[in-house]
Amino acid sequence: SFPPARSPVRVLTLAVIDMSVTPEILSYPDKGHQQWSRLESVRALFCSKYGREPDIFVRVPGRVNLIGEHVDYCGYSVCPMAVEQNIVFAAAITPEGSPFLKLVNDQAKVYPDTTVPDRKFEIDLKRDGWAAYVLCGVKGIAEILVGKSLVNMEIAVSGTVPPGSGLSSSSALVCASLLTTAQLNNVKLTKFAMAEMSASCERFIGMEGGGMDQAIAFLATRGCAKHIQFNPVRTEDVKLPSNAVFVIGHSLVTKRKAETSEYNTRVAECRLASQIIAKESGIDWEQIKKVKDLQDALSCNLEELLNLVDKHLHAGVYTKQEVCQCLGIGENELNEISLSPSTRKIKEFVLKERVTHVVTEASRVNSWLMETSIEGLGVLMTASHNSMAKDYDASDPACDRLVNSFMTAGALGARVTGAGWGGCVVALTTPDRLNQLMDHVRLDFYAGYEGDVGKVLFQSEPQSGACVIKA
Ligand code: ADP
Ligand code: NG1
Ligand code: MG
Repeated sequence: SFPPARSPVRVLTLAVIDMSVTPEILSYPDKGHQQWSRLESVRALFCSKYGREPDIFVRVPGRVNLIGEHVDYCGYSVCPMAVEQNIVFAAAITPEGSPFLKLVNDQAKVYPDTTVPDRKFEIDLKRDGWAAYVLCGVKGIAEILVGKSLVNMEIAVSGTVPPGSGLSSSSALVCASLLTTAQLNNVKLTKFAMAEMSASCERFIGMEGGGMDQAIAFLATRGCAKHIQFNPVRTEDVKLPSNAVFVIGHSLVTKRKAETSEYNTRVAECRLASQIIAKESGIDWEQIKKVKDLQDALSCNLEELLNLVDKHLHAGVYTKQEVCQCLGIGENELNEISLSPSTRKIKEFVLKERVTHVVTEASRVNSWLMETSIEGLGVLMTASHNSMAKDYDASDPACDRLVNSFMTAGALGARVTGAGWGGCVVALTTPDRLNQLMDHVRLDFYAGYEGDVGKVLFQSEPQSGACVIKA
């Protein structure tokens, strides 16, 4: 249901943002600093593989989205924060005549060594695996270097963001690659430019993402979550109640989004739903690409938009043929105007439920930013989960069980985070309840888990964004 309007007491502070800021360049940490041993081990990998010292290090965090799920590609704002888990690159320029790009990973069994012989590469996820994400970032910089070619690079990669888990390991990797390539090629770009560029170039993988992950990767600041708006990317600091504590739990189910079809199917369903409502409302529907385009064209609020969803769409499945009838076009035109190469083969779409999630979720983000009570924040997070599970069909039985485990343990709210279909759940609690909550979930959801529970159930505090570290 539509969240009620709340008293307009903002928890949002407008940060003064300097749009000209480039990513931070840090000195190498002293021995004993918490980052030191990690960097030393990436350095050791680099030196052992390439027989030389790296020129630079780059570090990019993963993120947890607190609320605003599957709305970024619809044009609506989101509230993520950067997490401690990150991707670190050690990198160096190599002389002319060397292969264009060499990659090694500290998990070589899962992510094998890769050599890309020359600059004229194609990105093919099936063929290149993890290296395809790195190539996305490289291609992003190659495209803006006019009349100049990229230097040859050797890179060693280490990642602690659990992959396929909704904490955005993929974007941390793409952003680290873009920043490394920019730095080694002496290309100066602002954090905002890098956020936008990485969002575009991660699409070379084939996922039609919205830009949240790359924006928080570059624009995060230590100690606060961010409210991120799009087109163009803008951020504001979100000031949360001082007793808000976020706990992340992994459902133990992973989902590799670029290798599966659900994500892009949702992007297509939201677009088709918007176009049908636009047509029914007598506006130029071909111009409408996102739900937010529809709202802007209609100059209506989210509640009015939801009424139009109810009026013009039916529940359940639409065949492709029915969508064509609704829009008054043939299948070829639909493919051309509304669908992408990866979504043209889909034969059935769910429209009303999907766009209902998007509109109510966009509204929950607004309510969350206005909410002053920590209990109210929790209620909105759980409502977000229910909408993800029911209307968006983007949860998983394991995620639902983990949400229930957190709620039974006394969490104020809990929800699947990131794209979903597995991955992580984020729960809201307070310092006085934290230990009891962790104990309960450890004994309940993770009973019988044989790995290190500390790696799959942990508290999370907002970290800073992407940076370069001098070697
Ligand atoms: P998420 O972004 O939620 O973690 P995705 O399915 O979008 O999940 O991306 C996961 C993919 O990112 C992995 O299949 C792998 O190709 C790549 N990846 C993640 N972490 C690493 C890493 N440490 N090293 C190499 N590749 C990685
Ligand atoms: P994850 O779960 O990290 O793959 C994806 C998208 C986001 C956003 C969320 C759902 C990419 C790179 N990431 O994140 O843009 O749509 O799902 O809110 O496409
Ligand atoms: Mg991802």
